[in-house]
Amino acid sequence: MTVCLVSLLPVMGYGQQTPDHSEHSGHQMSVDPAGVVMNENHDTLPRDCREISRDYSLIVHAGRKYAADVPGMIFGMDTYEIRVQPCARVEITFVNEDHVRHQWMVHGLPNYLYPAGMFHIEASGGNRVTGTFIVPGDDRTYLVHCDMAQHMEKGMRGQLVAGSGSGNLWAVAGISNAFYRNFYLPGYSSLLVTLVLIGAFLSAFWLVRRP
Ligand SMILES: [Cu+2]
Repeated sequence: MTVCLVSLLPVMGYGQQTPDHSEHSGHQMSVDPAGVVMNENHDTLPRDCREISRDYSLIVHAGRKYAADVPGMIFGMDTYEIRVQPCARVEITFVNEDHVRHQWMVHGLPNYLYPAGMFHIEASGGNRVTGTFIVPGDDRTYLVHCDMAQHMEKGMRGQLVAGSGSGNLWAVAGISNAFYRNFYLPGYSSLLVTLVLIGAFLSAFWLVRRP
């Protein structure tokens, strides 16, 4: 039974989500030896905002030591979830405590304001970089991650929640578990598969025992 259930996991829709990096042309970028800020925005309001609702000034630390308590992870951040009001201006100071480069990248922002829908800070090893952006006016949850190879898979994955958000993302340390279910499967699909397997087993048993 266990073997059957394990072999069915791929069919049940456990898999990986991949952020869209298909359109990285046309970014506005500022570069200094400490790192890079891409698509910074201090004062252009998103179309659904009449004014800046609130200013936030936040510090995010990144480094291997923050992954020490997260099973199976190598890289971590001290903050995996940031909550802000819709139409807020958010200043992030990203502090990289490792020797390798790390990024703090938000996806899903409006394309008319942020090329490829992203805002991105990159800090070289041992450096801190500050950047500012303005979130739109709707309640939404945005993916935050580091795009260096394997860093997201190894722990650098978080979420930015504007207002009440649009639900937690999967595999955010301390927030949600590592698997997600495809939208076309009902929430009770595991139970359904188990019942079908038990039914099949009992039918086979009955057929074999039939005189
Ligand atoms: Cu990284």
